[in-house]
Amino acid sequence: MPKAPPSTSADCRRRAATAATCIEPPKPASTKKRQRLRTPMSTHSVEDIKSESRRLRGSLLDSLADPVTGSLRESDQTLIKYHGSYQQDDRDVRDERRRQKLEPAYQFMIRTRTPGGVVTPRQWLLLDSIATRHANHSLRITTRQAFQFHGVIKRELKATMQAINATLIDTLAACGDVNRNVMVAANPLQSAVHAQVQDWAAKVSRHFLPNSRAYYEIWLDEERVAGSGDEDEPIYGSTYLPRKFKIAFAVPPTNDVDVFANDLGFIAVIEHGELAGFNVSIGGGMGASHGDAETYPRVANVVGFITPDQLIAVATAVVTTQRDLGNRDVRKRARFKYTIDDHGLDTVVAEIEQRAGLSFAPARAFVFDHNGDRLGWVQGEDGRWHLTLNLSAGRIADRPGAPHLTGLREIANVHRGEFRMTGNQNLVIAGVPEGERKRIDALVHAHGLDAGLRLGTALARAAIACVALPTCGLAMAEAERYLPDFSARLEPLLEKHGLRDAPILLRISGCPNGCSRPYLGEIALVGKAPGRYNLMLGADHRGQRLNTLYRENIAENDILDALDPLFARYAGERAAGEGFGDFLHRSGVVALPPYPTHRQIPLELHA
Ligand code: SRM
Ligand code: SF4
Repeated sequence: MPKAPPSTSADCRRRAATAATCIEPPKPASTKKRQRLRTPMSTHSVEDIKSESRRLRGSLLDSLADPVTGSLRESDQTLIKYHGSYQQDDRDVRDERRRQKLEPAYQFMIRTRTPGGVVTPRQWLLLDSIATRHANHSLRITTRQAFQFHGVIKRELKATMQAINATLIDTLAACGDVNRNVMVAANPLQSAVHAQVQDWAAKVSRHFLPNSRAYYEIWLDEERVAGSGDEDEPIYGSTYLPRKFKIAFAVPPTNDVDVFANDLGFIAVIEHGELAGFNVSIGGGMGASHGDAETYPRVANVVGFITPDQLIAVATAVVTTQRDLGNRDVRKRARFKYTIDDHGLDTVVAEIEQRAGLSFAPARAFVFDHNGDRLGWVQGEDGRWHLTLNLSAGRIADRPGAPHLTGLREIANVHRGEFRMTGNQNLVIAGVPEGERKRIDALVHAHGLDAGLRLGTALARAAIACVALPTCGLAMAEAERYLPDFSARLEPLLEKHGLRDAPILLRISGCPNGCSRPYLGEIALVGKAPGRYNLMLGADHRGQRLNTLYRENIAENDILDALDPLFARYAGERAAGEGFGDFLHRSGVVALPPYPTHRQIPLELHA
């Protein structure tokens, strides 16, 4: 498939005679202006660091070899993200170490690139041993179907990266201003179409990998060859993308990937049991900053239908459009959603069509019925079974009475199918033959892995929470560690109103960046300060409507007081099958949020 050429100002002028849609990319900021936009701490803008990095090498080797500190040099802290790792410090001990005049307890998070979250039992066993040997004895399933290891110290980094790569999983481009882990509707073994969609996602993930050998030289001791540091980077160029970029594939009627929260989405269109193509959505994103109206979450727009053979050309056209038109001066406004809002949807769509050399066909009808996971056993078309387990916030560890890490190790020892991570932080033991179900069930039960299926409320079983404290440097409040407590506090309220089994969607994020996609929660807590949250209400449970701020900066008791009467009204006044968020809208408790470009997905597509 030919790659779309970079579109520069000169290209634009050349094409202007024929292409009415050509857009002049915004002029790069002068060095002086860029200096102003730098944070006081930084000596280099991110754009400078990228372009001077010799294709993501920087001085990472020197930083790693420095025995004096557990930290990397500042510019290398930016570059290591492209290798799938973040420098962090343990925030639980930050103040104490400051008092003791020690440097922060530096440690690294490592994130895998696992398109669609697929892992074999053998890989599982190796990842488990890495978590135990090099990290903090836990595996963390992320909201984008990847694994994160936390607590890896600098001198263990290289060995950990090598061990991960030895599993035939890599971490390349899991973070940074590039395309991130590609999400796919979980349970691809459920039907032949799911499996086809998974293949497309893997192709797209490979297509957008950076072309640099830096990763292999730094972590895997690949020998440097002539041209190393100067590789051709046909899609990204030397400054990569203005910001992170996210792609997801959904298979209706399930929107378990929250496709409209992604920069680029592909919604499978299945006709007569075959994959006819994809509806394309662009411009989704969750990140926002408190008190900054220039930033906001946004659900993507569905812009048309394509056939599978057009997919790579369209994806490349979208990514290069963002590369050339995205805002490189203000990182907070650099996501594709803002590029679309700044240039106009029609203009951006025309640019994509021009670059891809096609016109989108009208979008085809589709229906999403929910954006959660179906927990428990389901049977696939081929007769094999898939068990989706709910593990609180995706954290897999051995805890008293809940030896989940051990249990899954034992399952991996006997399981012959696959493991699949879901975008809702759940885990699918996939591809189990009928005759093996009993054995898996016994191991699940023996290690308390079924607690998340049996106990608590339906709300608790569907809830997700971002990592937040103690590792996330941006967290303003607890999330993952608060989820079990908050769910337990809600339980008596839900019980009181007969809503124990109501599938209300709760999401908690420790800050407004929105890593648990909180703005798509029917109820969401967004961290403001320790113990204090913005209470957001009213998303649907299909991932198509954003919620709205209901109460700002409140503590737990006020959150419960705010929810109690709303649960009472919902219990008494809801229509049959009506979701909590839909009820809050119908009854006028909340309205659509006031973001400048908030759009709902056009209703006619849901006929
Ligand atoms: Fe995220 C930054 C964790 C999914 C929006 N995210 C971070 C960092 C790396 C904090 C930082 O920059 O220092 C967090 C590391 C925490 C830690 O200790 O592990 C972090 N994000 C996560 C994960 C692990 C949350 C989870 O609980 O699972 C998810 C990893 C996904 C993956 O495997 O790739 C994760 N982050 C998301 C999502 C959800 C999604 O992609 O579906 C979003 C919202 C969607 C979006 O991108 O718009 C998200 N993360 C952000 C943002 C806001 C971006 C923006 O547009 O403003 C930041 C902050 C930033 O980039 O500056 C951020
Ligand atoms: Fe950290 Fe905020 Fe993301 Fe939570 S939402 S992981 S607190 S950046």
